[in-house]
Amino acid sequence: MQIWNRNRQVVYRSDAPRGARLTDAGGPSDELIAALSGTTESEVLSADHPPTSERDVRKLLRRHGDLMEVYVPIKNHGHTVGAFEVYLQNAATEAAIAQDTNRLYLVVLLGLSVLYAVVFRIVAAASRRLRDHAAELRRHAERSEHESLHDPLTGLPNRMLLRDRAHQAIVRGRRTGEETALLLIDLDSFKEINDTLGHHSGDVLLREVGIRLTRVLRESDTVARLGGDEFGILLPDVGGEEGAVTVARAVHRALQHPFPVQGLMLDVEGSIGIALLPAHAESFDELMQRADIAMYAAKGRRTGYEVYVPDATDGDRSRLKLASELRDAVARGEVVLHYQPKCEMRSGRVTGAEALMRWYHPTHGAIAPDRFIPLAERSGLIRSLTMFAIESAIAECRRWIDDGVDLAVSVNLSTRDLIDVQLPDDIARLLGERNVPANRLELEITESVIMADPLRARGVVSRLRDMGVNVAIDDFGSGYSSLGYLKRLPVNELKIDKSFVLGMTDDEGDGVIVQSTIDLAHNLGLRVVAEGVETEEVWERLRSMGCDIAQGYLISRAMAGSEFRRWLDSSGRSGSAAA
Ligand code: G
Ligand code: G
Ligand code: MN
Repeated sequence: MQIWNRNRQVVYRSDAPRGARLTDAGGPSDELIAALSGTTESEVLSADHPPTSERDVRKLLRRHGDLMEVYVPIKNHGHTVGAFEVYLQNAATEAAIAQDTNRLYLVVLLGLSVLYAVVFRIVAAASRRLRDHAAELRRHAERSEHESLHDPLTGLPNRMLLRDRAHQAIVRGRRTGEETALLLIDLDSFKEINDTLGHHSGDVLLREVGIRLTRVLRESDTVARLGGDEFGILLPDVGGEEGAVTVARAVHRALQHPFPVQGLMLDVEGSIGIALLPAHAESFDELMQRADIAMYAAKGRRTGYEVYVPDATDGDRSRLKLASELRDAVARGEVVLHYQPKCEMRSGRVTGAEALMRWYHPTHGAIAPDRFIPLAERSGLIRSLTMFAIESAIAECRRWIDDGVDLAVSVNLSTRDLIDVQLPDDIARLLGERNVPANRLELEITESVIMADPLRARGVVSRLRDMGVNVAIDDFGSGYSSLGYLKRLPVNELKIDKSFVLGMTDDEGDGVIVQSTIDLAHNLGLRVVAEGVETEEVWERLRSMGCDIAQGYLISRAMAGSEFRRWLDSSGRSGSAAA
């Protein structure tokens, strides 16, 4: 940088009169006025088009090219006292400016780079956090979806997921014609294990069962836990009944090996019901219901597995119509209980009555229980029908108590009832509501009902007995219960099947059976009831054989509640009157 003050240096004094330029003619320039008031001013003078007429300046411009004219204020103690006018070679100034500009660019570039790096890191961190949060949300959603579709204990799909998969199979099957099977598995001795070894052992066992079932099956099959000790297996594209049976056999075999639970080897067999789509059902619910029926058949026959057999009468319109009418019959008051007296043989006193169901259909008239009870069992109505019977019987018993009539009431149970572990609690509640002592209620269960699931039946019967409810084995001799098992079943009463009683005076064999049954019952400490007592002759034989109680047409048919009460009063059999 060169200062041209040697060639031309003009000094102004700030207190000099305005415009009193010492060397120049003409008024002061704007730049000069600005410099005198304290600010540095500059101006570029072009050599090509000199803006000034001063000779010195023009000479300088010729020699050095473009010039920068700068006015610099001269300050003394903060006051501007004058100004320099300086000429700088513009090329040098431009070079210096260019260098400064480049340096500035560099600084700005570096600054921007640093800023970019910092901002980038902040943004990256923020977006990472956002991504993590989104992933967490997704995981959470997946987890709760998994939870809603799976059983927490075994981790297997639950009923909802099974239903969904079955639905998919149904839709697919309509297009491809493929057959799907549903296997319903109920463990035979789970309840006993759960009750005796505790819930923890039960849990371990259920998990093990789940693992074993999964191992036997293909990946495309679905094993679901439906609750309690019930499992469902959906076999898509199973290859018909033959394929389903092959799988059922494999499943049954897999469950036959004992399960190690807390140092014990437990035998847990399962009963498997098989139903097929589209052969047996059109919907999932129907499929479940059919498999359920097959499963109870497998339990009853103790065959391990059974395929659903369509009822020959299923196609019978009137039968189906009846089933749907039964659904509303109770609510419409068409179903009522009749009471048949049970008579103590020694005293002739009536000690109880058996409640027998009657359905008065508005167009078909009276329908026998033999016709509609199996219908209720097949359509899933039996539970509500049984609860209706128990509730009505308890209500009737309450009326007897209120009137000072000292009688027990008996109600019949069917297969499904005894497998329902909820039953004892429901009965306890109904007794409590009416304030009827438990020993006023007796439940009649047939051998076949007991043998369908002996362990569970024993569990339910034991709980009923613990509550004080009496239990009788109905139709004894018609089934095939094992005496060994019977010995351990905590019942109070044995009812000899009426087929033996009806013919006992004509058929020597029947007489022997009746006598043996009475002796057997007494040896087991049970009370004996003879059903189907129609004649005086049979009554006398039974009495001499030591039978405790008689029931039959000789005494009376079953009667409606009010009629039964009138009969009781007029016969003088309640209390201590003799036969
Ligand atoms: O009387 P009777 O025809 O009513 O009985 C025919 C059959 O129906 C008998 O085996 C009897 O046990 C059964 N039965 C009658 N009432 C009921 C009932 O309320 N529930 C069940 N499960 N069976 C009943
Ligand atoms: O299976 P359960 O014992 O519950 O059946 C009782 C059935 O026996 C009812 O159908 C009832 O009407 C019928 N019953 C009751 N007493 C007699 C009788 O003396 N003779 C005949 N044949 N049936 C009877
Ligand atoms: Mn009965």
